[in-house]
Amino acid sequence: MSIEIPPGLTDLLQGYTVEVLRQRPPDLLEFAVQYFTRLKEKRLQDGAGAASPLRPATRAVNFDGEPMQTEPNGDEEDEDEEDDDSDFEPPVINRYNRRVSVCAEAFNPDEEEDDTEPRVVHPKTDEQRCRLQEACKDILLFKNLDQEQLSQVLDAMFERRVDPQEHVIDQGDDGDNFYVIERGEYDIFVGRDGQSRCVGKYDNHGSFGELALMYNTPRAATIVATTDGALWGLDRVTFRRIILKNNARKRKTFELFVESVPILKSLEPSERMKIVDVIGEKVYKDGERIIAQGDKADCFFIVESGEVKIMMKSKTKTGQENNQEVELTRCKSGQYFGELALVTNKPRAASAYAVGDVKCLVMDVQAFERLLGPCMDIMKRNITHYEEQLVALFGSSMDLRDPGK
Ligand code: 1OR
Ligand code: 1OR
Repeated sequence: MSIEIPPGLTDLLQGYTVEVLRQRPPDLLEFAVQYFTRLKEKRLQDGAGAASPLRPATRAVNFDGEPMQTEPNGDEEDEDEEDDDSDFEPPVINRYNRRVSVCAEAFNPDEEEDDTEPRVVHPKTDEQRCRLQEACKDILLFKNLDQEQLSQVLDAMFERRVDPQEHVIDQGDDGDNFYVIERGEYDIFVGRDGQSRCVGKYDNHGSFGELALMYNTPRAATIVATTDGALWGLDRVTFRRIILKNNARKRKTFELFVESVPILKSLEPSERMKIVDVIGEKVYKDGERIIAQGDKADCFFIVESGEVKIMMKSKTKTGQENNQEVELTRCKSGQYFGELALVTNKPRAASAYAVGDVKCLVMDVQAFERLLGPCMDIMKRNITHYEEQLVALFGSSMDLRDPGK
C-alpha cells in the first residue's frame, strides 16, 4: 500500500517545527494555533491562491507609535546563527484587527537572514536622553544587554505623557509597545469572570507591557495611570529584535543554574524558563549594600555567585532600635532573600550586604507574584522560622509581619 503525501505537507510541518525550535514556546498547541492562523491570514492578505501554501512571507511592519525616523542598519552587528531568532516575527493573532501588517516570518530555515530591517530612531535632546537613561538604569530586562544593544533600545524609545485615569494598556488588546516608567503611579487591573480587580500598582518606577510582546499573547492586564505620568515606549519590533535575542542568550546562560535553585523546584520547567525571561542579573562589590532595612521593597533576589550577609539592627531591652547591626545569616549560591517584604507587604526587615563580589538574579514584585505562586507555601514556612528566631534573638518586642507593633 502506498500513502501519498500531499504536496506542501512536509514544508508546512517543517516550517512550524523550525519555528518551535527557534522560539521554544511554552505551549506547543497554542503556538500551533497562532502559527497556522497567522499563516492563513497572510495568505488571505496577499490575495494568494491556495497553490503555494508556503511562499516566503514578505516583511512588512508598521509601528503603532509616534512619527519616527528610520535608519538603515549598518552591517556591524555580529550575526551568528543563534542570534538570528529574534529577527523572526512569529505569528500574531490579530484579534482587533489593529496591526494588520505585522508579519515577518522566515519560513525557510535555509533562507539567508538579512538584517535590513529599518532601525527605529526617535531623536532626543540631551535633556531627554538624560531622563531616559535615569528611567532605564534599573530596568531588569535591559540588564544583560551589551552597549550596542542598549544604545539601539534607547534610540528607539519615545516619550509618552499620560493623564490621570488614562488607560495605557487594555487587557485583551494586541501588544504594541513596552513601557518604562519615568514617573507617575499606575494601577494594574486583571479581569476574570467579568470582574476587574486591582492586583497591584507601579509607584514611579518599573516597566510593563513585556508579556504580550514576548509571548505573542493578548495583553494580560489593564494598566491605568492614577496620576500624571511620563513613560518611555519601545515599539514591538525593536523589543523583539533586541530583547528576545538577548533572552535566547539568557536562557542558555541561566537555564542550568535556575534548574538547580531549590526554591524553584516546585515549578514546571516551562515556568522556570519564564522566570529566566524576566530576571535581570545585578553585580555587587564587596561590602556594597544590596537592600536596606526599612526601605520600600520592589524586588526579590536569588544569589547566583558569592555570598550575601543579612544584618539586622538590634533592639535595646526597652524595644528601641539600636543602630548596631547583628548578622543573622548568610545566603550562598542558589539561596534567595528579599521575599519577606514582598510577602508581608512591609518595609525590608533586614539589610543585605555583598561579601566579596556577588552576582544576583533579580525579579520585580509583579513577576514574583505572577510566577512564584507555586513556591509560596515553602517561603511562608521559612518566614515562620524567621519569626521563631527573631523571638529567640530579640525577645517578643518585634513582629516581622507587623514591624510597627
Ligand atoms: P502585557 O504585555 O501582558 C499588561 O500587558 C502588562 O501588565 C503585562 O504585560 C505585565 O507587564 C503587567 N499579570 C499579568 N501582567 C501583569 C501583572 C500580572 N502585573 C503586571 N503586569 N499579575 C499581577 C502581579 C502583581 C498577576 C495577576 C494574576
Ligand atoms: P526582606 O524583604 O524583609 C531582608 O529583606 C531579607 O533578609 C528578608 O526579606 C529575608 O529574605 C532575609 N529575619 C528577617 N529577614 C531575614 C532573616 C531573618 N533571615 C534572612 N532574612 N531571621 C534570620 C533567620 C536565620 C530572623 C531574625 C532574627
